[in-house]
Order: sequence, then structure tokens, then C-alpha cells
Amino acid sequence: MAFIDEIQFHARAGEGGGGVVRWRHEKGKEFAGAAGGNGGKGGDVFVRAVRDVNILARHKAVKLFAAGNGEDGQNWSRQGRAGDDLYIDLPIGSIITNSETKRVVELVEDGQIEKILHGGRGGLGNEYFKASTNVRPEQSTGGMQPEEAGFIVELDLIADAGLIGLPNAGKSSLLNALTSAHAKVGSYQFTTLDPNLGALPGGYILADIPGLIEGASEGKGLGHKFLKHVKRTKMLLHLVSLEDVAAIEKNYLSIRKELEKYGNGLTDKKEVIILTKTDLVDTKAIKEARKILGSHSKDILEVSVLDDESIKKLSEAITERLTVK
Ligand SMILES: Nc1nc2c(ncn2[C@@H]2O[C@H](COP(=O)(O)OP(=O)(O)OP(=O)(O)O)[C@@H](O)[C@H]2O)c(=O)[nH]1
Ligand SMILES: [Mg+2]
Repeated sequence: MAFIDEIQFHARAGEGGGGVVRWRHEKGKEFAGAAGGNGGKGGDVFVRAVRDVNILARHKAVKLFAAGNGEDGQNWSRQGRAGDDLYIDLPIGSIITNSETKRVVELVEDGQIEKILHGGRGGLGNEYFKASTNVRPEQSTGGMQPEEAGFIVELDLIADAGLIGLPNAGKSSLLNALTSAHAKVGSYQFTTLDPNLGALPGGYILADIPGLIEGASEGKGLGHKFLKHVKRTKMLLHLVSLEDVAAIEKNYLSIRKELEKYGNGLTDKKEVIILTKTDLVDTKAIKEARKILGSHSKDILEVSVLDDESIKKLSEAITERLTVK
């Protein structure tokens, strides 16, 4: 499932430090020679790929990403300290476009580093200008201005598994419990209007899409436009609420029917049924539900978002299924 999320940010590399005019002082000789050092180079700005889809949201509040400025040159011909480089962490799958130059950088693997802005060069101190024709140079130059630009980051993520099910089945609640996502949860239908993403501890990405209803494949409700995204996932996590065990088969089949009508191989995908809200029913009802749905699938898991132990078990079970080819 490929979802595009987008942020914009402004970044500036570091200014070069200025060159300085200094003189060597020796006993009896006040201006023994030019000794002004060059300025330090300004820091560069890099982007670095990390396995963390939620980092984009944290960057949204940052007004400006700035690398360190180089320091001015010093006496005794010493060069100024270079400015600190800045690394901006972005999720794997980020496509970064410089709005001015239109240069595009793509982060495709964990830890990948790309330079996006160059720091300014340091200026020249007076020692640099020393020559036989210029034994007491008074010149120095200022540091160079750094590169600066606006950037657009688009996230083209392929989710490994999609959470599907009727409205209110508990998809967003489960995404939040399994990952560090903060999807909106509500006791009414169609709480989710746009897809949400989250990453399991091992890095696998789950996508929570709006609830599907009968007729979704023909455009009813909201889920239909997201069905196309489910096409690219490896696995479907089909959530079925235990709240109404009597209707559980009908509910399950209504979603299967929509997947079938949509075509595109959705029904051929590996499907894991997840019985949700176990805390609302007794073990007898869970057994009953397993028996009813057992004729449709052999892989049935259960969970309650109120039970941490069940969340941990489910997280491991999903990771295991995504890892096995
Ligand atoms: N008791 C209990 N309530 C749950 C559990 N999981 C979800 N809920 C509740 O069920 C309701 C629906 O949860 P959501 O996570 O918004 O469901 P959804 O499937 O994302 O719904 P849509 O986005 O509308 O499709 C909310 O009131 C949740 O608090 C659970 O394990 N136990
Ligand atoms: Mg939801």
C-alpha cells in the first residue's frame, strides 16, 4: 500500500567564517608578518533515512533547519572552527525535492545519507595574501553565504499489511496499540477518513484504512478509494468485532464480498482474521466465533486493545507472518 504524506521545510547550511587580519608579534618587531587565519567552513545539511514513519509529524513544527556557521579565522594563522553539519532524519521512502533547484533525492535504504545543502566556504585571512609584492597584506575576505532552500518531502511508503474491516471494528484502535501511531478513534462509524500508518517494533508497516461497507467496491462509503492501495500489501488483517457474535459470519462475508467484487487479486492475498474486543465477551462467545469463522479461515487471532499481553502476542504473530515468505 503506497500512501503519500507530505511535509515542507526550510533549511539553511552554515555560513563560512570570515578571514581575519592579524599580525605576528615578535620581540622588537610589532608587525612581523601577516598571520590572520582563514574562516572555518559552514556546516552542510544532510538527509538521513531512518525506519520511523512518525518522524515526519515531529518535523512539521520545525520552522527552520540550520547547520552551524563556521567561526572566523584566528591569530597565529589558525583556521576558524568549521560549523557543525546538520542531519535531518526522514523515513525510508522519502522523496525530497529542492523547491528552487528542483533537484530530487530519494531515500530508499536504512541509514542512507545524502547532502542537500552545502555550507559556505570560509573567507581568507591576510596571511593568504602574503607575497613578495605584498609583504604586509591588509586584505581579508568574508565567509561565503551558504546554500538555503525550501524542500518538499513526499513519503511513498509501501505498507506490509493492511487493516481492513467494517466501520467500528477497532482498526484505528489496534493500529495505535500496536504502533506509535495516533490515529483518531471514535465510537461512531467512519471515524477514519484518511489512511493512517504505523510501524511495528520490527519496522513492518501497517496501514489503517477507512471502514468498508457493503457496496464499497462500487464507491459506497469511504473505504472504496483506499481499496486500490491494499493491492500492494503482502497481507490483509481482517478485523471482525466480537460485539455481535450472531452476525459475525454475515459481517465477515460482507467484507470478503467487497474484496471479491473489487478484484485485482485481493481475495488471493494472505488473510489473517483478527477477532477484536475480546474484553466485551466471555470465552464461550470467542469459541463460538472461532467455530463459525473456522470454515472460512484457518488463521484466526484475537485481541483486546485493553489487554497489553494480547497486544504483545498479536504484534509477534503479525511480525512472524510477515517475515515468513
Ligand atoms: N472494549 C473495547 N473497545 C474497543 C476495542 N477496540 C476498539 N474499541 C472501541 O471501538 C470503537 C471503534 O474503534 P475505532 O478504532 O475507531 O474503529 P475503526 O475500525 O477504526 O472505525 P472506522 O474508522 O470508523 O472504520 C471505539 O469506541 C473504540 O474505543 C477493544 O479492544 N475493546
Ligand atoms: Mg478508524
